Formats: sequence, C-alpha cells, structure tokens
Amino acid sequence: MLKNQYLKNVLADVEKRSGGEKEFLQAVTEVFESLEPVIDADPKFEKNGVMQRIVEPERMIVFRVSWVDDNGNVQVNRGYRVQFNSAIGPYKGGLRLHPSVNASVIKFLGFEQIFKNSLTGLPIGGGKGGSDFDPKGKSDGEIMRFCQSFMTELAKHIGADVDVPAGDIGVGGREIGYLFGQYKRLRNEYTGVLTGKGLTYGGSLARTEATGYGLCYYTEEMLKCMKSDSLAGKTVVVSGSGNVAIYACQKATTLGAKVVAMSDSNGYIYDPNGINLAVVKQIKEVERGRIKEYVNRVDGATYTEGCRGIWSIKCDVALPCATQNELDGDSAALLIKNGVMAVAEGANMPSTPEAIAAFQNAGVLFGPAKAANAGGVATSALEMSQNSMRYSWTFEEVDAKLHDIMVNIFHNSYNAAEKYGMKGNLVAGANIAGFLKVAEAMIAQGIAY
Ligand code: NDP
Ligand code: 2IT
Repeated sequence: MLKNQYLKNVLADVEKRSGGEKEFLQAVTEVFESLEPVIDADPKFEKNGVMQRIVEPERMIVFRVSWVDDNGNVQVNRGYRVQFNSAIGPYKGGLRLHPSVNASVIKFLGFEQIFKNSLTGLPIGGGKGGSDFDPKGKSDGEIMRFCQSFMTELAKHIGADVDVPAGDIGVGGREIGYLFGQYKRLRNEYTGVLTGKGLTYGGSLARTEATGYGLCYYTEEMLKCMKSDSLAGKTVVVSGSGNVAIYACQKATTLGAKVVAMSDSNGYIYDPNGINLAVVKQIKEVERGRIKEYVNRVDGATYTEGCRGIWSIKCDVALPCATQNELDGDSAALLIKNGVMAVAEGANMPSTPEAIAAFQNAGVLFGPAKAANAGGVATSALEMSQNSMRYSWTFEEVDAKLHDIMVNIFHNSYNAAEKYGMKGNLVAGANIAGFLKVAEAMIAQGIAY
C-alpha cells in the first residue's frame, strides 16, 4: 500500500479517469509502489509534476480499419497507437493483433515500454499499438489487406525520427513486410520506420531471436550473481510457442537447460525428453498450426487442454512467454511447491501482482518483464542504428551487443534496488532505474504551459 501522499493522489486520479482500464491500472500501481522511496527522497519529482505527466500519454490515436475479406464482405476493426512518452527518444514499441486488444491493453503496454526502453540504455521513447483484428484463420490475402488498411492511417502519425513500430503478438515478419510496403508506397521514402523487417530490406540479423535470447542472457546473469548458479542442467518450462517462446527455448537449450513444456492458448505439451524445437518451429512458424500437433510427431510427449496447467509441471526455472496475467497466485503457489528457483518474464506482465508477491516472499528469483524481455526492443534500436548508417552488422556483432545490454540491465536494476534499500528486488530496481532517466529528461525539457 502506498503511503506517499503525492503518489496516492496521482494514482487516485488515474483510477478516476481510467476506471475501467484494469491492465493499465495494474501496471501503474506496480510502478508507483516501486518508486515510493525515490519520490520520498527528492521533492523535485512532485514539484515538476512528473508523476501526473508520466501516466498521461502524449498522444493516443484511435482509428477505423476497414478491409474486405475473401468473400467480398466489408470488415471493420479498431486500430490504436499510443505515443506515450518521447522524453528520451522517438516513440518505440510493437503492434499487437489480437481480439483482446483494447485501450487498456495498449496503454498498459505503452506505459511499460517507457521504462523498458529506458533500461536498454538506448535513445528510444515509449509507444505501442495494435488492433482487435484476429489473425487466426485468416488467409494471407486477408492479412495483407488488413495490414495495408491499418498502415494507410498509421502512416500519418509515424516516421523514422517520430515513432517506429515493430512486432508483438500476432505481428511477425510477414505482417511487418506488408506494413512496410504500404508505408513506402504512401510516403515514397525508404527509411527505418519499422523494425523487425526482413533481412533483404533493412532488417537486423538477430532481431528475430533477440527477445528470447535476451531473456536467457538476463536469466543467466541473475542466476550467476544472485545464486552463483547457471541455466546448465536446469529443467525449464516455457509458456507460449510464438516468437519469444521459441527463441527462449532455443537459447536455454544451448546454455545446457532442458525445456520440458510449451503451450498455446488452447493447451500445453509436456515432453520429458526435452522439447524438439525443430518440430515446434515447423508447426508454429511454417504451418501456423496448433501446439497439440506436436504429440502426433514426437514419441513420449503428452498434450493437455487448458493453458494454465503448464505451471503444475515441476521445474527449476519458469519463463512465461505468452501474454499478460497468464500466471496467477495459484499457479505461483504450485511452482513454489514444486521447488522453482527462478522466474523471468518473456511476455509483458505475465505474472499477476499476487504471483509476484508469492515469488518474492518465497525467495524465488524474479526477473520482471520490462528488464528481462527488453532484448527485443533493444535489438530493434540496433536495427534503427544500422538503418541510419545504411550498414549492417553481423549476427555475432548484434548478438554480442544484445548480451552486453542484458547484463547491464540486470546490474543497473540490481544496483538501483540496493541503493533504495530493496536489495534483491529486481521489480523495484527495474522500475527505479528505468524511471530516473526518463524523469530527468522530462524535467530538463520543461513543461509547456
Ligand atoms: P506471438 O504472436 O509470436 O506468440 C504468442 C504466443 O502466446 C502464442 O503461443 C499464443 O498462442 C500465446 N498467447 C497469446 N495470447 C494468449 C492468451 N490470451 N492466452 C494464452 N496464450 C496466448 O507473440 P510474441 O511471442 O511476439 O509475444 C509473446 C509475449 O511476449 C507478449 O506478451 C509480447 O508482448 C511479449 N514481447 C514480445 C516481444 C517481441 O519482440 N515479439 C518483445 C518483448 C515482449 P496462440 O497461438 O494460441 O494464440
Ligand atoms: O514488448 C516489446 O518490447 C515488443 N513487442 C518489441 C518492441 C520493439 O519495438 O521491438
């Protein structure tokens, strides 16, 4: 519970004005609780109105996306782009295509992105966007027409030095290609306006792998510094089977761990021999199929309906890589009972506040999303750098930079928590370290009356 009166007032105001936006309120509440000692220690944040400014997006664009399906019927979806904070760089953040997308989801993601992007140490502000369009079951032509219609409006609001979108749930290389093509057609300019591009037209090597790899680099550093341990020999559960989950599984395996389970929104697979990632990649990346197909191709694996059950599997390390609030208090209790030693978040806000509290109280190492999954956006920023230079680095060069960035994020968060009397609390440390840079920049740039 908050004690600082300034923070209490601002949070009450957010609640009043964004009452129904439960995911956004959840994200703001967590950040405010972490920042209490920082706000207590220096009156300049209140004097400059930093908190009431940081919770209000600089701009939120909501737009109609109409497109024609394969049967000739007109379809309408709602598009969003929140340009949350540009204090330290152009707005940067992904686009999500999923039926659950609404203003609250986009605002929570955009708010988190401010602090995550700051933690990378690179000059990128916070933004996020997407639509309630459901890509499941759509033909390639339908995906293309939707992306073109979406970009027809979005193009008016973005630019390489203004706002640079990328992928998120439901947006991968195929969608970025269609979006980029339409931007180029409309604006007649070839710039790094999107990241996650294909390698033949300005994409960066290692961007596809970056979020999952970065998650494992962060986890490895956390285990090393806080438990003198490593991923080698550990049993790992990874939820999801999309971009983040697949490359988290790949890197964890390379580092000597055994990943025994993965999932999608319908259910989870358990493979005691260790996940055969080539099979998962074929099913999910090539066939765009369902994870349950795995058991038809790999002996000894089982499939269970329902995605939450994955947390009942005994493991040393859990990496939630699907979606927000996928790991609740009951799931956390099960993981703890089964002896989990570390949890690191590949998805954005996958653990509920109850789950986080349970892990922290039980002494389980806990790496929060805005630190642990920052490798994706960090590598997007490296893609922007390469586009500006009209140059490309090798896979090894990008991967080495990604590794350094993740190690630095861990240490900056760890040190910030220690400085403010919360040693070992990586949630607080990430929020504080991410916040301070943005807040200083906001104060330095003044307030427009
Ligand atoms: P993908 O679309 O590639 O994969 C998403 C995975 O999560 C799929 O397995 C999907 O299952 C599952 N999933 C999605 N929604 C739900 C749901 N409501 N309930 C259960 N499972 C669900 O997305 P990404 O891998 O890119 O993103 C995963 C998470 O990582 C998100 O939280 C995203 O914000 C975060 N993230 C992504 C980054 C990136 O670079 N891509 C960077 C940092 C964070 P199904 O196929 O059944 O829908
Ligand atoms: O949540 C995220 O950080 C992303 N989806 C990646 C954003 C980006 O701009 O690469």
